[in-house]
Amino acid sequence: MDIPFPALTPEQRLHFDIYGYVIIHDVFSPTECTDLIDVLQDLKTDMLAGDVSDDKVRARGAEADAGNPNHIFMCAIEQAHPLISSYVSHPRLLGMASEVVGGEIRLVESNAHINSRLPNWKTYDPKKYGFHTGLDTPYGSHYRNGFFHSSFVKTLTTLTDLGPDDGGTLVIAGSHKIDLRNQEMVECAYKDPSLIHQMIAPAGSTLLFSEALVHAGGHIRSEKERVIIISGYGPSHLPNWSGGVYTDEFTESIPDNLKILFHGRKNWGRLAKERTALMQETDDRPFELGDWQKRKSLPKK
Ligand SMILES: O=C(O)CCC(=O)C(=O)O
Repeated sequence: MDIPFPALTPEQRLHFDIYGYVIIHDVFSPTECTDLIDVLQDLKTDMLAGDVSDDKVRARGAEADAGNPNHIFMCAIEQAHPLISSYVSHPRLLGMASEVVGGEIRLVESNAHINSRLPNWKTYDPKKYGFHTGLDTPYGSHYRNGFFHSSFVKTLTTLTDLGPDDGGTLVIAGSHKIDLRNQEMVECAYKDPSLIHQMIAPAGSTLLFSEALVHAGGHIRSEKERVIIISGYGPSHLPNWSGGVYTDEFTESIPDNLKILFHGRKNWGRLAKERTALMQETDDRPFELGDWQKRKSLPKK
């Protein structure tokens, strides 16, 4: 598929390497955000009505299972609606993810959170964030040409505006490079909150981060509902964490140029493609959410 390379500006790339994350504004237009919100709200309604089949939301999160209506987590949603398939195959997201993975990528995860202030937020220990990682720093990272690469990265897009009280994702900045127990870093961050950075950004912004970075959802203290959509990517030979089980109908509808994205590659080759210089010119072509079945292919050589 035709994806931008390098997709990050030099400043964005440096930010990612130093802190383990970078926030890119205006990846999605206001209309695209509203359209995605409508799709996710419908999915939430179906899920709460117990009316959602496994091919729409294959796994449900702990929050939803615990019956907490203030936090709905939906997982493995890439085949639930064509707009979600468009999100996970968005050329700019793939370009950013592939750049920091350092080569050909596939989808390993997709999910969405719709959450609002917890009923017990006043008594909730403000330090009790669910900090975690999805990758072990020394195992899942490598350096090439001086750049940090990660074999599990996420593009998390907020579809609603996030102010400081709106529960934006928290990260322990720079922890993606630190080979220590998470618990120790979390303890230090609680003592020195300047180590914690938060996603505060307008709707349509994307947080690109390495899963080796210690991170957590923030706490919502405002009246606003937060809606986010996330895709996780890894090298094309890694599996899809949720099993990657697709209906025959969905499998047949995957265009040839997206087969690797959804099914991966069944050999060890990772088709490395790594940035060679910080000041390399950015491929900043605009891309729309668009129709996932009409993605452009690279011209044949
Ligand atoms: O809710 C959030 O902002 C955090 C999401 C998260 O932890 C993840 O996708 O791994």
